[in-house]
Amino acid sequence: MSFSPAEQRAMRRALELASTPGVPLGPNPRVGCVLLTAQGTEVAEGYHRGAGTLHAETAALAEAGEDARGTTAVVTLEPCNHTGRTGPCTRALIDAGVKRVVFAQPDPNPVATGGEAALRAAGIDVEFGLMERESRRLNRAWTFALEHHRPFVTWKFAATLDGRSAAADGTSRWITSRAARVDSHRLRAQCDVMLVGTGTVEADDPELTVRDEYDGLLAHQPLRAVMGVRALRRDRRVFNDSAETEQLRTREPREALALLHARDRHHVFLEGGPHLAAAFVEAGLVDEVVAYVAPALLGAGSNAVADLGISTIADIRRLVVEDVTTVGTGAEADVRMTMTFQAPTRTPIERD
Ligand code: AOF
Ligand code: ZN
Repeated sequence: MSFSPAEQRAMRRALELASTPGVPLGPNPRVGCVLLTAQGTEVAEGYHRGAGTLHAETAALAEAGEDARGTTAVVTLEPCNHTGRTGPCTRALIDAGVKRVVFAQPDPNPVATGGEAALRAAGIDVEFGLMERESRRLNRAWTFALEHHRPFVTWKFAATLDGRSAAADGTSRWITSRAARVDSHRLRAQCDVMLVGTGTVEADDPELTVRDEYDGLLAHQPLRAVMGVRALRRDRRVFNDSAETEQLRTREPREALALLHARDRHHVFLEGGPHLAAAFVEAGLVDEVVAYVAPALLGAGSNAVADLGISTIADIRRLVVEDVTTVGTGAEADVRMTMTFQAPTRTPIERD
């Protein structure tokens, strides 16, 4: 692998373009592309703006026009080789006379893959792996979903220092500060599904929308998914018209994720109660945990997670700390801990 300094700079720029804020999160990945002359000067750039719009490569080629001939295309993802919502980028790059393609991450999408071979077969010089880790991180949930055939699951909860999510009488508003709640809405916005159980909808009547710090609804809302078989009253707030809602008629975490995967959803934000959390943890279907821990004690009340069937210390479920951050200041401060489960919990759902 050898990449020129200009290619490295271009890849950094392509990643920046791919991360452009405001791009609607849909079923598609975030992708950026920069076209360079043989001397390493930038000719054009492009990025993907959401499902159904131009891919990053074709957006850059459109901007370059005839100047694309003889250039190097630096792309964050392997160019696609399929006709989907748009035509194959491999064909567009070949037809435009691009000489070399440098990409970060091989495409895990079985439908679109094959770009590298197709470009090579057309006599184009191809290299990849430059800043692959950054590209994978940018499309973390998308990549995970394609590689594991199910959505990535983030379990979020708020608790006291002694792990209580509600007091003995069932009251739970508010354990954490406003700052933590605003922060959790920021994380909600990065997901495409908010998942709770029917019990939570009946008991707490949450709205499950994503709001900004002024309590305004964001334009793009994740799907509100409610899992469970019991019939729900239509006057529950999840049925208001602020976002789409779907009941997943199953109690099985694996089945619920399979249904969401079939709908092209990649990132589930699990916000249900302790029983739903326990079911996902026991099934090995939690990939990331975001815990907002308030500097407060309750001493009694329900735990953030229900019984996991663990009766001896040898069976303890350990996690790996990825990040610890204080959210808010002074009396408003809580601690946000982000953790992942160790590898064995990453159970794929086999395709049939
Ligand atoms: C994108 N944007 O810039 C690139 C993509 O939905 P389609 O049919 O347009 O194709 C989506 C697939 O194309 C996507 O899953 C990925 O594998 C590949 N490349 N997709 O949305 C892009 N370069
Ligand atoms: Zn493409």
